[in-house]
Amino acid sequence: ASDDSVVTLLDYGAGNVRSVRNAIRRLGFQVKDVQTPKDILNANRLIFPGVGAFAAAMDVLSKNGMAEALCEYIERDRPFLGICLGLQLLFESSEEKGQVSGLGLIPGVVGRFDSSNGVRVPHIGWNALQIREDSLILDDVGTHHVYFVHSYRAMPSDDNKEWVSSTCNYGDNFIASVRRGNVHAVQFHPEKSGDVGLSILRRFLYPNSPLEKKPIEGKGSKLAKRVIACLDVRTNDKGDLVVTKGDQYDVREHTKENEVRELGKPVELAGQYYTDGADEVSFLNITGFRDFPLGDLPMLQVLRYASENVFVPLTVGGGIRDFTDATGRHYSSLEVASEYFRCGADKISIGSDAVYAAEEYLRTGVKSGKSSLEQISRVYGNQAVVVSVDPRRVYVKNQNDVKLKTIRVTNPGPNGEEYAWYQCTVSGGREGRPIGAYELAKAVEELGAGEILLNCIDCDGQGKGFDIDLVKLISDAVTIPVIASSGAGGVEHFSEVFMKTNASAALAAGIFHRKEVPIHSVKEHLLKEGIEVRI
Ligand code: 1PR
Repeated sequence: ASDDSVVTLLDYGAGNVRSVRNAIRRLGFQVKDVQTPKDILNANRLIFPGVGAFAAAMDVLSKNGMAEALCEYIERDRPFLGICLGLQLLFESSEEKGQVSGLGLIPGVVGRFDSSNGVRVPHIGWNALQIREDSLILDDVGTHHVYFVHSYRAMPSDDNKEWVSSTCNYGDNFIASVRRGNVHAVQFHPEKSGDVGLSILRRFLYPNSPLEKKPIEGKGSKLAKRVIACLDVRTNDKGDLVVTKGDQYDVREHTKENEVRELGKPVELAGQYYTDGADEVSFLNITGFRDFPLGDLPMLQVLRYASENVFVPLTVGGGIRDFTDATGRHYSSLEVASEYFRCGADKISIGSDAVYAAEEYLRTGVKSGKSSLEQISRVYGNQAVVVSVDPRRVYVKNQNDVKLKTIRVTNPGPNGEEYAWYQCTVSGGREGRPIGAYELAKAVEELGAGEILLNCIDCDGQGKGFDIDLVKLISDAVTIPVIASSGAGGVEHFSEVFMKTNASAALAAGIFHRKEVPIHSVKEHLLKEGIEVRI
């Protein structure tokens, strides 16, 4: 390959940069990995998708001489694009884990979002930007939304104003991108920002390509509410991985054969939902709790293929826990998660194992640091760890009938009960546990979850709307984002959940698989109701 078609990528191995690679390839370039500091200095164009924690990244870069080479490369005004942590590291220091020095090229300190400003941390989702005129690579962005996922941010000041090319508002007005000459860095993820993200990468890779139309002014926006398509996958009785969908978690047809209900092929459907405008796609390997997921090569293959064509975030869940296989080899949950990340997942989701971790934490009052939730969030960051909750409503006559948090329900139970609690289950709803969704949510937030995917067994597949009582209870109990799931049957259910609760996202499966309601109709409806969405 000629040097002109090569992009040098600085990947120090701390997380998933597969989607950056996929996006670069999609735009017609080949990827060359940095092996030595010299590769940085010799690069024609360098992309630095920072992942993981600030201090750990600086540690690696300083030890192997990359930090010095990076500074020299940037000082020489060579084409550079930093992404996320790749932006933050350019600043003087970060408050992540005390005060840690950065590369010191841009004046300013990277600090944590303050949830007392009324925002949920991490900042996860789609925002529009306020864009400076000569930002160049953002010329096609205009009023479009781009995807952020981070807990730390740098702030604009008099000292760094000649660098700042766009800002975004989330509690504070923070730096969304910087530019000086050929040096660019963005806090958001262009490789996960759909078509508009690909166009940002294209402008970086082909800086001389003419503009098709005059740039439109970007005025910024509130954080958009996300619409997520979920694919429950499992092997059918023939051994093929298929998308299925249950009614209250029962995925078998009620026929003589009792076969697994099949609604499509995972890679195909994920691609379809990306094109249709899904803000995220989730895969839940619903039998992962009993099968070993790394033995489940088709699932890893599904992720690899899906991530080649889906440029919005991908979450994968099912079976993330410690495991010993038939030969006695032990795999830690961290290894399982790492394999998912390597194959293209942006977030992993933990179900059953998070319930056990929360139970233990509440019993002992001690964070052991050993649960899968704690280990994975320590290595990959809170924002990469979703806890998927599968609660079932349990009605009670009196508020104090159980020691767990009860709520007054909107619709009384079958015997006129006015209260209920939401019992957590494991193993795909097969076993109820002595912990409520409320207690679980608060515990997993403390243990390092970055987001909660809140299902509801009673509502799953019923098409009667989300369980508003439950979503309200949980989204008011935590400061991390909550994804409402289970029960969507029409566009009005989405506006209802966003108007009546503090959910950050709404997820649906059945109505999308059965093609009853296209994703764009959901978005158009939300827009009409005055709710910020990414179109
Ligand atoms: O426990 O870590 O192995 O994770 C297992 C994962 O698989 C969990 O996230 C759990 O929610 C999921 N799961 C297990 N069994 C089932 C099942 O259906 N039998 N599916 C299952 C969960 C619920 C949602 C569904 C929404 C929206 N499915 O994912 O997509 O309810 O559906 P709707 O819009 O059609 O109402 P672990």
